[in-house]
Amino acid sequence: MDNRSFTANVSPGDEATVAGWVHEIRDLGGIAFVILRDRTGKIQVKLEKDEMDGEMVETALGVHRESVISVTGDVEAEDRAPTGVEVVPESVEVLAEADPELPLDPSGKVEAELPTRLDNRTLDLRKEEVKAIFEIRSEVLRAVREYFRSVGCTEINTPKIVATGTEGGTELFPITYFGEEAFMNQSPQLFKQLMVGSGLERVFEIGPIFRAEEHNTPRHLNEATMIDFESAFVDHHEAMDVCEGTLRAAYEGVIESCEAALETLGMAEEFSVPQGEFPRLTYEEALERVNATGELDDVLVWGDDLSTEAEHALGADIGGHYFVTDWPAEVKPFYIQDYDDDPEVSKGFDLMHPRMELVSGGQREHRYEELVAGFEEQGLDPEQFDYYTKMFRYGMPPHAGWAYGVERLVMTMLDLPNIRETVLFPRDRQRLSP
Ligand code: AMO
Repeated sequence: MDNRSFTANVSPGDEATVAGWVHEIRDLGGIAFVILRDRTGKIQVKLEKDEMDGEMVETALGVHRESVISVTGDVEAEDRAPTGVEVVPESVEVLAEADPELPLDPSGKVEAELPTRLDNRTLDLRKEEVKAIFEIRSEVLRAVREYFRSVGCTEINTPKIVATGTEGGTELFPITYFGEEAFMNQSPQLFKQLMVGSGLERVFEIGPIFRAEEHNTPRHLNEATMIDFESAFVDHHEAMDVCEGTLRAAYEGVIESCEAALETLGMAEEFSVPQGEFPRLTYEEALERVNATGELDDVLVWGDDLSTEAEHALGADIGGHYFVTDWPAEVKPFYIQDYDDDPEVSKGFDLMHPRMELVSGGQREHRYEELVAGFEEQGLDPEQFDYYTKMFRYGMPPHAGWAYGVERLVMTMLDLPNIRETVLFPRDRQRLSP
């Protein structure tokens, strides 16, 4: 189909071949219209029954909606056509017939429930507003990659089949690896840290992570995509600077490149890059502030995690993105460094959107003895992590990093009600196919 033109690119005076899906057929008697849709938009094809080849008219009007056709003809100006132009066909070819009954209506006139949409994602993605989400997701990833390069990172890819977990043992998916027990990776954490001790120093990865979470919530998935960053010779505050930069780059990219998609989602007016430096509250300050809102049933005390309710109360109070820093050491993983002068407090941080957590990160423990002691404190066997800890004896620089969940970034950016809207084929408790 070398000679195919996109519907958005043809103009009056052209002779063109357009190809796509039959969006709608309007038969008005002597005259009929086929609305043809491709990835750039829609175009009207005019069929004058008495003046055109009967067989061609029959072919065009005989197909069911959502069939794939190719139309060759002259493009003419027509004020009454939805896009101001129409094709007057010389030939119409049916490339793929669609069944008369479809499991969902891609024109969106009949709404479908989320499970039906996800079961038939191919058809669902023919809807402009669904496609727009994935165009934006694609741009977010492009902009983030470019930003990482601009701050001197190398993109890496680390194993997804691993021997040990890092983020808590209960959330692992076990698999059999040539007769041995192995797991799907929960996070590139240990591998990215090993890379800061390599000649690469400053790295990022965008890849899948797997978590056997029991939660079936609008913001948890069992397979997600993570944006991971790790850099030698930075502390947690510098890592937060890069984190903030990444978020802004993502929003800026979307503003620059996704005007039409934002328009389709009805967000073109309100969408803006989060401004100003994000407040950095210590965990203690966050507790005080959330308790002061009076929104919680129970007063939070040192050591409590921020519940969803607390996150919402704090988010509403602050009204934008913010960091929570200096978490209690006991709620953060073994690889996070604690303050030497206050070992109850860690250098871990989270980046929060008013609706939910987007990022976790921190300054890492790079000193061998302290790292091994941290394993033991968390009831983990350092022997099992020998491949990791060993490298801390051969020159591991101070380092820090973090990870975003891509889906939560897109979900909060577009104010979507459910994280599944941001994944082509979500994996959750109920869903393993498609
Ligand atoms: P954490 O476990 O907090 O940290 O994950 C980082 C971010 O990933 C996203 N995320 C998820 N999104 C959807 N469904 C899930 N089940 C899910 N789990 C996590 C969230 C979360 O903030 N290794 C550390 C990061 C680091 O310190 O560099 C880690 O994995 O947006």
